Amino acid sequence: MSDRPEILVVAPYSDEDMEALEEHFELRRLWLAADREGFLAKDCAQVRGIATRGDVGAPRDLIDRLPSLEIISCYGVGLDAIDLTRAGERGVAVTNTPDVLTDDVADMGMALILASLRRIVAGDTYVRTGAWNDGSMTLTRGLAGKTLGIVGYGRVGRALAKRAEAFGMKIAYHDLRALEGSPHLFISTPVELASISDILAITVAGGSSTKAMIGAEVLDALGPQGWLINISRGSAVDEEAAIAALSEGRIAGAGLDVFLNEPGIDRRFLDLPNVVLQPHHSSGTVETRRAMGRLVLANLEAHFDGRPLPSPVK
Ligand code: 8YV
Repeated sequence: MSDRPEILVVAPYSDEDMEALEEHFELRRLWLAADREGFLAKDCAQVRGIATRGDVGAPRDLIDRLPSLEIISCYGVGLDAIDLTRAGERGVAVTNTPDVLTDDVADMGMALILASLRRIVAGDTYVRTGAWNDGSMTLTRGLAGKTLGIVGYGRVGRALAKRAEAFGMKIAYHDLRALEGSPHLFISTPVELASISDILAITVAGGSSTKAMIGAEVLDALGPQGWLINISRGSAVDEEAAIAALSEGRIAGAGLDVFLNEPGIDRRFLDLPNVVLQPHHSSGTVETRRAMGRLVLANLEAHFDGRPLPSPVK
């Protein structure tokens, strides 16, 4: 019997991260359990930590099955899949991986803006299929001078603003309140922001407070010359309304990294030629994922060594 703390790993990490965790902890691998309930009841009574990911989180029923739980360490910044209320009631610490992923997520926002307006994917197909031999591709849209509306002016929203400025774009944003000292225009509602934006980028946190905040009214305010970019959570967009607006040409197009029901997304997205799709991969670079893995481990180690947590959720 090892005296190393037992950690429940909810879903797999990279081999490198699994090895690093294994060096320090006794791992229980939930995703490999054929009988989840039996495994939790029989093998997890001594589990003191959960190592999870932003997409799978730690729901109430999981927290409640672990009587010895002390800490949840999340690989990702988004906390919407973790029951923070239950964790708080149980006195369980929660950590996530902010900052280390900001640049890559903002880069993906920029990549989706470029891919959407410059029609990068369609251009690639144009060359591969030989359509080019029959004439030039239709013209695309430029970024300079366009207004980017950012819904959610947190770390990622501000990093996206910085990048878009370098492309000559004008920036406006919506958040709960104006950020003091920001050079950008604060707009008090998403509808109003959409009405002045050529591109509306969603960078809010997920969860009940932002659920379906981008609905038909916002999309109609964005209008037929407007693009929607989502690098936050699928839940922030009313997908029925988005699919209707995209298929009826009530917005010009969309660049989407996140969806409801990932990875089994609504198949109607696949038939929309004006949408660029990504597999929830904004933080998916070798560099960032490595930094996220290290931070997951650093938080667990700090907790069990009795040191301050590097990135606690306040
Ligand atoms: C990850 C994320 O893709 O940070 C988040 O909230 O959604 C992403 O960085 C995810 O946590 C990996 O599963």
